[in-house]
Amino acid sequence: MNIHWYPGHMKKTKELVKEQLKLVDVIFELLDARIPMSSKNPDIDSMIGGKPKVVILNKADLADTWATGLWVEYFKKKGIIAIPVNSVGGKGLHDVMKAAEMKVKEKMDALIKKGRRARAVRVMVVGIPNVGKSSIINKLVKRKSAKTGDKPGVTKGKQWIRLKGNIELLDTPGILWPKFEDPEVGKKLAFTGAVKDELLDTETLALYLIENLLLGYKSNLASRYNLVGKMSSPLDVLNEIAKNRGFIVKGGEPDYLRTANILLDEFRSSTIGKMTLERPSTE
Ligand SMILES: Nc1nc2c(ncn2[C@@H]2O[C@H](COP(=O)(O)OP(=O)(O)OP(=O)(O)O)[C@@H](O)[C@H]2O)c(=O)[nH]1
Ligand SMILES: [Mg+2]
Repeated sequence: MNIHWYPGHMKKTKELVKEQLKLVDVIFELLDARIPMSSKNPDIDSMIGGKPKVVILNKADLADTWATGLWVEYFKKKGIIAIPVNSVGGKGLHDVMKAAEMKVKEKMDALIKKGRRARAVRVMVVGIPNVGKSSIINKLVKRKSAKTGDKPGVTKGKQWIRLKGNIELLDTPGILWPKFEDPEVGKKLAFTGAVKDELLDTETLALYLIENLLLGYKSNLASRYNLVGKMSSPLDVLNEIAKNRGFIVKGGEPDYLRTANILLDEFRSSTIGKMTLERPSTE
């Protein structure tokens, strides 16, 4: 896969995030609830060291509620608070603030124990491109402070924003890169729109998506596209969708590009159903 992220740029961004992480007490780590593993930056835990974090399973409105529950349990067993959130609608943000306030209390108690004075606790939002960092900041701050759909890696000076309960938010989100070297990870990032579509040809991407959906969401596919065929291969499915929708080009061939685009769009908007492509390992 030809990914247009330059090593130089990535290194610079990582240094920047590292610098900023020094300034904060608590980290909000945003993951995409549909792909909690693939949307995790592999270096984040070593970068934040022992600092407390709250995991935010963002875009939970697009994910499979049952699978999200499994992920919450998975993190809980590791002693990590994970909260499903919809950063556009605002669902889950109340719990995020409660979790942050709890972390504030722990931090304050620790400071006072050391004989130091209590101060506001500083929070920073980190996550891979497009996961919803700007959206959650805007929603928490209740005004437009960070541009959504912003280009990654653009930082325009630090700004602290006071939230309620003695919490300050660092307005520049930490942009980190996913571990896209693994092609399976790369595909999932492409399905969800975290990496640009041009990186893979659309038809191939759609076939990979069907392959994934056939594993756990066959009935969603069948009911959305009125599929009655065997669904034994991704290509069968793509053909039948094209036929049922009447997406045919001259000569009677299926219009694969159009069909693939519709499928990807309807996955991304959860029109096919709320779906999660990764489950926590059960060991
Ligand atoms: N359905 C849904 N969409 C979301 C949610 N959070 C963010 N989005 C959408 O996802 C897209 C990316 O959101 P941003 O907030 O710009 O993401 P970002 O992490 O700031 O992206 P970069 O600045 O590029 O790193 C936008 O179209 C948002 O509307 C969510 O919880 N649910
Ligand atoms: Mg942004």
